Amino acid sequence: MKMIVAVIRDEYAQTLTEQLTHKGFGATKLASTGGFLRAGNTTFLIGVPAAQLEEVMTIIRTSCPSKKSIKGDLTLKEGSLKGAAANPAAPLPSEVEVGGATVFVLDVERMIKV
Ligand code: 2BA
Repeated sequence: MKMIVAVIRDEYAQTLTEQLTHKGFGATKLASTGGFLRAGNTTFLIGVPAAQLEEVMTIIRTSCPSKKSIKGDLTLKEGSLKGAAANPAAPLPSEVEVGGATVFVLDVERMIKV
């Protein structure tokens, strides 16, 4: 069994929930915040038999296309950049490419429902 931890953009959460539910996959949705942009995103926990991992990855890929995001508040971004402290003259990015999903796949020893 695998545990998929997928950090996605908020706007894709409903589509992903619908697609997973439609295909019979269980998921838990958590409200989360990106450490860099400090904007809200959504984290899915999806427990899945190893044999169905690629099926779920395909659902995530199609439900969460990559998109650009522009950060308006450079003050917050500056505070979050470690390099800025070491080199205040370094230019800050005004636009970053935010992926549709950042996915971690973990081995699950056991899944128990009591
Ligand atoms: P954020 O941390 O808000 O990052 C948003 C986007 O900002 C990132 O998109 C990346 O393009 C850019 N970025 C992040 N850190 C940066 C840095 N130090 N310098 C320059 N640009 C930086 P994604 O990579 O697609 O990540 C989207 C979200 O996925 C992240 O939101 C975070 O919530 C999560 N994430 C990404 N990598 C992670 C990791 N290694 N561990 C845990 N969560 C992660």
